[in-house]
Amino acid sequence: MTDDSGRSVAAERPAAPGVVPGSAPVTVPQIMGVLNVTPDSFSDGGEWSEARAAIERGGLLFEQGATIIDVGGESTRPGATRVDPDEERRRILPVIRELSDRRIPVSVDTVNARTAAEAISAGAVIVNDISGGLADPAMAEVVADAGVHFVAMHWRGGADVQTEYRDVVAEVRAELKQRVAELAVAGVEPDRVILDPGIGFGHTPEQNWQLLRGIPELASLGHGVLAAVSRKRFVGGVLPETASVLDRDLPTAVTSALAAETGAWAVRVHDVPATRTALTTWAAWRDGGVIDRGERG
Ligand code: PMM
Repeated sequence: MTDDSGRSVAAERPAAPGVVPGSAPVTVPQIMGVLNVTPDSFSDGGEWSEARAAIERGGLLFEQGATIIDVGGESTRPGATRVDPDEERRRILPVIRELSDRRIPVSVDTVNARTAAEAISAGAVIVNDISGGLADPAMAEVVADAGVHFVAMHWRGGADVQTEYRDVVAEVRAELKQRVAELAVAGVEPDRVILDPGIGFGHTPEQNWQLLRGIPELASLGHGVLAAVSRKRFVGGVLPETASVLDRDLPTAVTSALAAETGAWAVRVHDVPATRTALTTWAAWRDGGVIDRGERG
């Protein structure tokens, strides 16, 4: 889509489907499809580092049933080197603009406020921040001004920071509650905040599983909860030692169904068809054979 001067502009912003928890009958969790536009992404080998390929991949994830495409330009995996924010924006903005033009709901996976602001101008409807707004003090204001939804992930300072917990679920819950309160002071509507326990970020494998089992306690704060386990190392713990990263898609899909059962609002995954099938199977189980494919409304 172009404006009068031929410049590409974002299409009328697509609403993220059922993005406000409780605002619409969300019967099956949202599927956030991962689109890492990074040459060093551990899970896609950088295959999608070029904008064209990334756009194609994002369109495919949407066709496969993702309801939100999560576009990131910086790998957040443990040990990854930081990307220059200009380079991050160069990678992701054309992709976000084009997917949004196609009326595909996009979230931007960034900790950088300026990147978030430009992504919103390009059409992103959700900011997904693995630091919950702590890495960049300007983030809350950007989100508040734009009135977009905000995924606040629990964060104690990065993927490499392993901290002590006595009761991981209770502590993560309390810290997320505190984060929502701080964001509210900065003008971010609590209704627009989605919580994420930060699976794989500074937690032991046991703590990751405990956090997943603790989704109901996190959801009791009154926000949607995002479960992001896809292809993470601890998921590989249920597989034989010889298993590959891609083999983690099966336990990821099983986890998606379990996350649905425990009340997750969304799951963030690389392999959308597997998780979609898992969620449809869960819904058939729940509804006694009535098939709910989680069609977009
Ligand atoms: N994990 C990664 C990237 N972005 N966003 C949220 N909200 N939660 C996560 O756990 C999360 C994230 C790292 O994994 P990737 O390489 O699969 O993107």
